[in-house]
Amino acid sequence: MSSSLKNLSNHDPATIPDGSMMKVGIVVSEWNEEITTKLLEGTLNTLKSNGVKEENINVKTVPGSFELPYGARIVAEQHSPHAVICIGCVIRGETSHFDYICKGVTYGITELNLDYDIPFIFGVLTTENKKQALDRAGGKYGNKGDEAAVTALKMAALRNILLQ
Ligand code: DLZ
Repeated sequence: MSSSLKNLSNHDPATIPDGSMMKVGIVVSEWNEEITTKLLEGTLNTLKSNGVKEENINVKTVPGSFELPYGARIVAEQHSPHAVICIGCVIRGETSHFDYICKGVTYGITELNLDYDIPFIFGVLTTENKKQALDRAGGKYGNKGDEAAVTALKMAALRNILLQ
């Protein structure tokens, strides 16, 4: 695989909106927990380093990535956040289950973005193997959790600008 791949943790700080007034919901999948814990860590660190207050971050867990859209809907309805970040990791196995879960979670999160007035962020790794996942969960390609946090702040700010 090319080493010119983007590092998921590299962002120009000047382009990241201040999160001090933002409420963020996070839904994290328990499946592939070793990876999703690292993704969650990256997400929380990046949100906090950009001003989001601990008390304005609400984290809920779901069993697997397939359940992320439902969990995200519940978080959106119960906590009224400015954005919801969905964190999961789907690793290809021997059967076609991988494809069905990837399609389900992608479609589900897309639907939420169209149906609700807040952004739902796709912090889901879909990889061929565990090594590729580790490389993107704080490894050589950075942390997808950082990327998800930055995207949440940008999309929440965009929504607020558009509503002004
Ligand atoms: C069943 C399953 C499999 C095989 N693989 C994964 C995976 O790699 N990543 C993930 O997040 N979840 C996986 N799951 C669980 C499904 O997402 C879901 O929780 C179950 O099918 C129950 O609906």
